[in-house]
Amino acid sequence: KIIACQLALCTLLISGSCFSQNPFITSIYTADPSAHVWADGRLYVYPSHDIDPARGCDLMDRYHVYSTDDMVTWRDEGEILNASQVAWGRKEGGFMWAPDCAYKNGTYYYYFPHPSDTKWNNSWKIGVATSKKPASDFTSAGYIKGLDSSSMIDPCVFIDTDGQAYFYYGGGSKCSGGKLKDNMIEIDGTLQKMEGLVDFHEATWVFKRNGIYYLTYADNHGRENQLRYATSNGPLGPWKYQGVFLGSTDCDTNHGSVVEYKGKWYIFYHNQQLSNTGQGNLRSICVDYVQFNEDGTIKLVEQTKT
Ligand code: FUB
Repeated sequence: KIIACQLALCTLLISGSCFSQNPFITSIYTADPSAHVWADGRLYVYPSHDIDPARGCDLMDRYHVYSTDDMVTWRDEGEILNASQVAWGRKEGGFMWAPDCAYKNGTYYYYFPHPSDTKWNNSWKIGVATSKKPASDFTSAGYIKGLDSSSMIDPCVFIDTDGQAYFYYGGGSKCSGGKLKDNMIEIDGTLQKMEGLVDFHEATWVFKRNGIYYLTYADNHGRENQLRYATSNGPLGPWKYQGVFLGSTDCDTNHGSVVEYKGKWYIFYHNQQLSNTGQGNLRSICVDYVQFNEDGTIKLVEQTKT
């Protein structure tokens, strides 16, 4: 299915700006976008899927994936996983929250937070599904063992330039990270608290630019939620807090990923402009440019709205 963003194409022709309108997916509600560029040259976005009626993230029971090769025309790659395919998941389904995806040695690993019990908030696990393709044929491969089930949301997997994979997760006030074994499903050693973050709440994302490691995350101030970041000279910190780089999106949550594609840097995030519910749990994914200062610090993002 091709989602043709005609208005964006007009913008492209008139202004020369190679960019979508925001939100750039309007066929279903989407949130928590994790963006990656894979070897086929396309940029893939792995979001969670908000479902009407908005009741507080409980109905979220499936995931779609989107891809592009020009940042204007987006392809809905279809549904890649739903709760009924996760044997260890809670029998009522739902609560499939912010995912991430990684690629190693010919396999794509899809990480998703999901509870295993009716009492959902005490039974979070980080599930893993695998496929040989980036957006289809994923099958459940279990979950990561040995994590803290009370705050086990928002997985992020970062693969360093030497090929070592790092796993991060956390919700509430603690963000933890550590190495993944080559099988990408087991933690290698122990996870450690990410030190130096100020006002951490959730939505960890790690990337590297010019030898600097960046950890971005959301704080917790209701509709004033912002994305903050810290930098380090290593993937596990200690982190130096650097401030806010994405202001409020007028939504009860904030969640983003930063990625380079075809020589430009982008921030993917969500707002609730499309649903305008006033609650922030019918969200839609957006994208804007990220700009860096000479010293590597990030300029405040200008949010494009329709
Ligand atoms: O989408 C469900 C949850 O809302 C995510 O896991 C959090 O990061 C917040 O965006």
